[in-house]
Amino acid sequence: DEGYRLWLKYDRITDAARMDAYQRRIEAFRIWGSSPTLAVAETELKRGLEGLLGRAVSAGNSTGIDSNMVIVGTLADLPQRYTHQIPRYAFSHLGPEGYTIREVTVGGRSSIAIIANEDIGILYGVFHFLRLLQMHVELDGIDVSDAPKVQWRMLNHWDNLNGTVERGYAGLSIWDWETLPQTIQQRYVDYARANASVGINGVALNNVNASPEILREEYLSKVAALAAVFRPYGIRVFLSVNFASPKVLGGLDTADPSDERVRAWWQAKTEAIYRLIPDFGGFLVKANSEGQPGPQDYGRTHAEGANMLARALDAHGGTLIWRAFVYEAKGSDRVMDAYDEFARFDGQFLPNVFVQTKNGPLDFQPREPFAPLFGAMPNTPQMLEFQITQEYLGFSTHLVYLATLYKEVLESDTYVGGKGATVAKIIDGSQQGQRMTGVAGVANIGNVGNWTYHPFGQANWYAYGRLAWDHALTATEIAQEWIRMTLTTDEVAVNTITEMMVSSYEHLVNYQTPLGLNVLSSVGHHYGPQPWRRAGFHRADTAGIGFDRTGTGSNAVVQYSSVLQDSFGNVANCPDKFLLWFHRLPWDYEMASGRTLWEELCFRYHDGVAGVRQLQEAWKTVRHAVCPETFQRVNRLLAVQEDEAVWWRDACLWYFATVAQKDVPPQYEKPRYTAQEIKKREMESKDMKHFSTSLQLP
Ligand code: BDP
Repeated sequence: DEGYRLWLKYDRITDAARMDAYQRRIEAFRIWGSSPTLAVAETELKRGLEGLLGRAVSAGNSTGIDSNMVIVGTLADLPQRYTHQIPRYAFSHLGPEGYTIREVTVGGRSSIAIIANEDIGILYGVFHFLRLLQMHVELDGIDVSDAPKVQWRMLNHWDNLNGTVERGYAGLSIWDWETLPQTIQQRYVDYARANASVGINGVALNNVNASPEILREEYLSKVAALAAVFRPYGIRVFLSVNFASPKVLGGLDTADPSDERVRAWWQAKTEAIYRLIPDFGGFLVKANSEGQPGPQDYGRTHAEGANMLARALDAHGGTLIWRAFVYEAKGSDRVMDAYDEFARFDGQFLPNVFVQTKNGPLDFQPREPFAPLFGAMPNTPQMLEFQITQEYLGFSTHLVYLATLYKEVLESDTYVGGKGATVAKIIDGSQQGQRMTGVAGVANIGNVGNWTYHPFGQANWYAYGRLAWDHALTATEIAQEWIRMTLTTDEVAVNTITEMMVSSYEHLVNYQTPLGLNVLSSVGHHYGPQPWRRAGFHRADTAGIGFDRTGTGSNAVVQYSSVLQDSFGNVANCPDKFLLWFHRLPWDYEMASGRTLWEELCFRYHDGVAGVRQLQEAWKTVRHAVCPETFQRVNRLLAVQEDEAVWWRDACLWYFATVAQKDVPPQYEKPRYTAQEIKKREMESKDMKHFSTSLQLP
């Protein structure tokens, strides 16, 4: 099993008691109504039931006996006899995408009904129902209702038109632009199924460092073909666009948003897109950031640039997503730039504009405090952007379960307008009343057989989707769902693997960037350690280490609410995990643990390595419970991870020891790598740049 089927395996249930109970409960199913979405729901339900129950399950019921059926349909399509007992208000809460799964009794005979307001709710309900079966949940008395907390749940691909993937570590792009639109690969369909199964409803197909080419007619017909595949699955297509497109493609001498010809060009282009793709989602734009063109090239603001595109889209019901990831490389404090640039435009964007903000103020580091822009734009819908691809978290080689990171961000209290104003509540609109809401994740998938290269990378795709749908889920429960659906239902193994996953994030932070450190990674490709070239981020010298973001330093801390200024900005109150993010401290600074700062760093780096060894030990114990190929692959990847954790530890401690003129305390194991070897490896890892194309599955 190479892992292609993801968490939608639907293998025959092996637990005899469970199987017996399910087989008795589910004799047939019937779907009322018809539409492309209901058709894929039916196919999925049949496939899932037949796989799990290990026998044919008939669709429809000619006998008319309502017993031990799965009844599926919208409130409008289903016969009254199934729905009249359910109060109508139960449905108003479900919105267009929600559903209810419950036992219904007709004439004393019991069945299970999946009911929604709209067809797409049915599809989501079917996936939920199949998930329950995959997890062996008891069906008697079932009564589940669910609806997404956030309106747009997006996957952003950083895929280039030449097939490479920026920061992609799972092979090449899954979009085969060459053979589109003629060839529709099965993979596109399975991609849509996987996304729909976790509720993802929007995808941006191409890199934010966007080639203008994507807007050529030739490409738009390819995009339209993909949109047609995704449509039944409730997924709308977005495109990343290059702000200079009117110049490059339109032959204009400017892309100035206030120029009539530029506006007209975008309008016409947008119309052409909607002619091909009537439900086109909209544009995603990276402007005036890392060399990309933008409105500032013409002395216009981000708001002016965004609104020009938003107007063109609005005529067709489209949405504009404008990224806040901007920074000036002028040597000041880069983490302040997005806030400084964008907070002042609050209220100036048209209603169909999202400002898309990365989870932290810097750049997808292993750990950052939440971006202070969350909460600071009460009149602007903000789309939170996570990275699923592990650019700074071990690529696709390290086992790092990202739900822990996502939850930490979502649960961070901004204290804007009082206690309890978490990032999640800003994003879902419940705190500040935004009506348009959204979350985006930078995809970690490619064209390798198992989609993500590391088998546990699939869990990050899954967990991202589940949290985008419902940010109140816990990292633990999502891990358990994924494990049961993907790896094993053996209770002991499920618990062991859950513990592995939930602890994994902290291990990586410890062996790479503990105590609020960040960007210690290699310049360029961001893989191995290179702290000697990252002094601008860690500021280590003989006196101490850390970035002073308090009043004596950059004062970035003032971008947070006053409660957080007191905690982040005050060394005595600052959580250890953000200590060196906000403070510059002497090496002998005494930590709450009783260790000095230097000793604490040594402790953390070794602890991170120890954590990976625990993962290795734990994985060995589940050998009997998971498929042999997956077992071996993870086993080998964990060995690489252990070695690279040691590499990170040895490199960082060697470098900091040299700068601090300190020794690693004698109780710790000796380094595996000498300074010379570390430098040599740094040179070799230059090849990592081509990681995504040189992959050999171990
Ligand atoms: C950085 C990546 C770069 C992206 C950029 C972005 O290194 O490849 O283009 O983010 O988000 O983290 O635009």
